[in-house]
Amino acid sequence: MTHSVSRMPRRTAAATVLALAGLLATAAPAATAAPVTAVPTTARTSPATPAGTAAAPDVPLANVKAHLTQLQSIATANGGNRAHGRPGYKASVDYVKAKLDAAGFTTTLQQFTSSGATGYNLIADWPGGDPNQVLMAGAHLDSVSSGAGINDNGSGSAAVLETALAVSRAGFKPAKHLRFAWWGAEELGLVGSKYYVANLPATERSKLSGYMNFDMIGSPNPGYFVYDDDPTIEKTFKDYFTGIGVATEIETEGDGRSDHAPFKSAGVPVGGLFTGASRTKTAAQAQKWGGTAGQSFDRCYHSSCDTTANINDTALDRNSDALAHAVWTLSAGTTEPPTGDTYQNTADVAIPDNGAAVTSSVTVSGRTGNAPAALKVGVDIVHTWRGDLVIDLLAPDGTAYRLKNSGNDSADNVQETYTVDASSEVANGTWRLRVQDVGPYDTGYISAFSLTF
Ligand code: DTR
Ligand code: CA
Ligand code: ZN
Ligand code: ZN
Repeated sequence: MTHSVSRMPRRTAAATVLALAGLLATAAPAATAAPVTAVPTTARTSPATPAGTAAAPDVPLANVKAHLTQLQSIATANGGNRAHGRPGYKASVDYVKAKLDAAGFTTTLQQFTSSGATGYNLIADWPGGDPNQVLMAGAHLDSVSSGAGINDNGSGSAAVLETALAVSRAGFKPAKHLRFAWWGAEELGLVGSKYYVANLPATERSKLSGYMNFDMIGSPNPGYFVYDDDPTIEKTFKDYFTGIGVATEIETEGDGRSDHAPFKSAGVPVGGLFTGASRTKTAAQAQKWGGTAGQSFDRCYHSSCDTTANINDTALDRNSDALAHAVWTLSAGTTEPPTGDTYQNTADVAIPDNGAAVTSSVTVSGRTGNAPAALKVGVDIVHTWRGDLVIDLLAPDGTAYRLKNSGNDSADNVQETYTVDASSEVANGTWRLRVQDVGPYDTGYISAFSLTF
């Protein structure tokens, strides 16, 4: 949804800030109603990114969680699980496949038999890219029979799905060919992924430039573990987390423990992310990552309590964005002929409840002249009761452009692309997104802020 935003002269800004002392902001010049059109926040090569590659878009946490809600509903409607051979698994496959078909992927259902039941791998190819260089990202979609399997492994499945949908939204044109996969019967012993690799002709297998695995990436007491297999994939993930100020550790629970294993055995470069299962978080890890020492990373591992309540949003968000970063980076692609450059900050910024304003900033450089009359401002905020929030864009000289007033809006999260007439502002400099929570109780954080010129 887009909104045209009018400039708020600075005196009004001051008046409005004073008014913010109360609960409701005075009505700044209201955003003139723009035709509501979906404006995809398309990743663009920004000067900070080496020529020829594109910055990954932010993967909206709300979208990933919406997939988890669907998978939970599927389990609830099908005996409480999404296990191999049970109706809940095939219903999960049908859900994911429908999203991918609608987004322009070429999908394939690969059937196999295990323990007397039919299993399914879902493979989705993004048309284009070098067919002799195939980059894969995958996750097992099945749960154990004792529960819905939302962290294990709805989390990985939903993040891979939303990254694939982000590829489609961006019109991404990677140099390599992208293939995404959702595996069946992982919980029975990596059955689906083993079947896929065993039945891939050697000529096709040799074209795989890498396989990235995502199995449990939203654990409630999370650690940030990176597989220590292929060094290039490992470095890509570690650099991402360093960039957002999050320390990582090498995943040491054993190579054979998830769907990357058959690819590794076949000589394919592998990597992946993991937030931990039944092992216990140490005091040193709790010091580093927060959470609870002496407690499992996921106390509901393989249990009936592995539901949508068994997810840490920050871990899921960070790992989803890291996944997209690795896909964009390792496929060395560019997007559709750019209509502009995007400058993005995906670092999370906590918003104090009913407190002081906070900001997320991007620094624009290397441009000439002023900003455009239709500057696109991408906002991704995770926050319950978004009516508490007042949101402004601050130009490098401090001029404030009101994007959103507070109000009686009980819905959650703000994922919008605003259009701002910034033609009176010099383009280069530090632009800031200013967010203030002016109401009590509900809390949240800035997940991403971007400008597209
Ligand atoms: N085997 C996975 C969970 C798991 C346990 N250790 C690791 C290490 C790396 C990835 C996943 C795992 C499952 O139960 O699905
Ligand atoms: Ca995100
Ligand atoms: Zn499992
Ligand atoms: Zn798993």
